[in-house]
Amino acid sequence: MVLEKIKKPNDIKNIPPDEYEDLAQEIREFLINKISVTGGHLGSNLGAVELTMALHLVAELPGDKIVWDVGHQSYTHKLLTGRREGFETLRKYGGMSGFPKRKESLCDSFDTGHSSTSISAGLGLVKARDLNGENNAVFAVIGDGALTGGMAYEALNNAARLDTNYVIILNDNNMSIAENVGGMSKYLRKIRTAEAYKDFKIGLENRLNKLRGGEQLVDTLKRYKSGVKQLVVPGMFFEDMGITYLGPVDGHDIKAMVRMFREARKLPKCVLVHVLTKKGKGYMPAERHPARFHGAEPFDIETGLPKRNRKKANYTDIFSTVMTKLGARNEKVVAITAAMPDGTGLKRFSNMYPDRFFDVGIAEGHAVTFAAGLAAGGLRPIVAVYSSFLQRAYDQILHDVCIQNLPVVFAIDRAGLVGADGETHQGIFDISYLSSIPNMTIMAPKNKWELSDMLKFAVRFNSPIAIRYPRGEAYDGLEDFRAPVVFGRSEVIYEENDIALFALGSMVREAEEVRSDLKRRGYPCSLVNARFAKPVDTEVLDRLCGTHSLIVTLEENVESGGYGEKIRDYVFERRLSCDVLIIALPDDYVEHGNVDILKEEVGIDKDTIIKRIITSYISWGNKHRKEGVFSSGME
Ligand SMILES: Cc1ncc(C[n+]2csc(CCOP(=O)(O)OP(=O)(O)O)c2C)c(N)n1
Repeated sequence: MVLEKIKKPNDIKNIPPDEYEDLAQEIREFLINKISVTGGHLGSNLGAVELTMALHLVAELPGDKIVWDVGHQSYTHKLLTGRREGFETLRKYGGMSGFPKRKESLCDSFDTGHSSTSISAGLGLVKARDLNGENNAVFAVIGDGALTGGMAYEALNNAARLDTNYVIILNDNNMSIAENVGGMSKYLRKIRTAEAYKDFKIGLENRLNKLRGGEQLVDTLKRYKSGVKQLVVPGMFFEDMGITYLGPVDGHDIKAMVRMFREARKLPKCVLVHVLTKKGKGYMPAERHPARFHGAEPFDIETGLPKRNRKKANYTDIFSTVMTKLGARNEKVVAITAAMPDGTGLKRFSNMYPDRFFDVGIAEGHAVTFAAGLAAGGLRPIVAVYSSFLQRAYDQILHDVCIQNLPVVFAIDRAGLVGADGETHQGIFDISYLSSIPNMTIMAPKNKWELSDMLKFAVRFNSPIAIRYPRGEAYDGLEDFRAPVVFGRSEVIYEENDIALFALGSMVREAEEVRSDLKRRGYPCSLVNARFAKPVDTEVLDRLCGTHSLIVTLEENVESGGYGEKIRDYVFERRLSCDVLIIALPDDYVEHGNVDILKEEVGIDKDTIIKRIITSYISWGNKHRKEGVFSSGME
């Protein structure tokens, strides 16, 4: 095994070139074997095996810096830097992350997870290098999908001014998660096809030859390095900006890439090397179904089919179905995704109403302002987006949607803990960042029927409105509780006295179990389905504070700026005579791992919730007994 010879960074340099092919093959087999068990990003990694090997042959780590965009394609990098054992625990709690992490290795120079950041971060490392008087290389690797994100252009614009070396590697596999979109993608596609270049060159030569003295011009141009080829060569977009373009080069030809990376490293300016790769390379199911194998569930290697048979619909499925109905009922309904047609469930809508569907690329900020424009033009835009990616669009939500009070619907998927993708992907801040914005309404459904009802409510609503729902299986309990959705109103599911659980969205299910347990232990307990995180239902709060001594709020969001804080502030300001216990996530980042384990870790699992409620309830009783205001039988 060649792979076994690699135990630490730079070991690849001791591998003889005639073993490179074997090494690439072994890496592919290793990745397929491991990811088929743990799940993870397969297609992008298989495509980047040789690219990563070539980079590691050129770079001296950890001195030289490699910045991976998104970071989902960094598995070979992890292998080549001595983290083979880590794959046993890939994406598991306490195990190796699926993304680059500075705390994991000195060879990970920048943490990533969200798209289109690598050129900016790499440029920062270049400037730091220069100011510190150092001489290390900096390589930023970015995909063609990530190049649809605006930040990448802001960074290119800035990098073009450099007069020291900075190497950007464009890993072009002609795919985002789904098909890549837009003008840049079209431009890159043209470059990929050598024929287009040849045709253009011949066409230009013919045209020049027809001019008086044209033959001479063609000869002269051919003699110079920056001749005809440079005039018509692909990459002029970058060249014209002031960035040297090299390529395209075959991203599965290690020697060719090594040569080109070495050349690129020598130039005292910003250089972009255009590398052509194949997503899923070497594993037929992944080559055939790149979207499915982008982020794969554990799968059977023979068939490529997922090992787990999903029986129940998830929230994305419900959203998908309701969207097709809304599209049929109302022709003003339009849908927008930022490069996630499959992940957000908009694929069916896009097939049925292609004119009313927009994939804008990995451009969440643009997606939101674009939606604002659509709304200002009289349409009903629904932006379907993951909670953590919407973080990017805070200003667009505030400045372009909410100040003008435009009726944009935000369908926020993956709200709450998402699990294996970790810190960068947990959707635990949206209530906080959205509820600080005036004119914004935020809802969260308790079960699959309520998601449907809320979506129908939202498209009729005349202001900005967000519906947040979690990753995974849609709850199909509490079917009988289906009171109409009314603005700002919660739904009282069980009403007793003493303890009242105010649960939001995914936490209603948890709260229902908590309540059953508390009742078994003899505690009277009410359950309120909050429905609205903003505005909170103060009417129910006023009423229940008269009959309850402890209000418990439950949410899958950080405490700071969350639903519970709003309830506590209201109770405090009104001097209502009940205590408030907030069950929320701590104000911190949550790493990768199984969601059930993470819930225990952050204290929002059933057992911890019950313990905390009982402790609060008893201490509240003792406090008030001392003050002589407490009368109901507590213990
Ligand atoms: C801000 C943001 N939006 C969406 C995503 C989800 N996402 C992860 S990878 C990816 C596609 C990236 O395509 P590309 O850069 O071409 O890399 P490839 O996987 O094709 O190698 C998307 C949309 C993300 N990581 N960050």
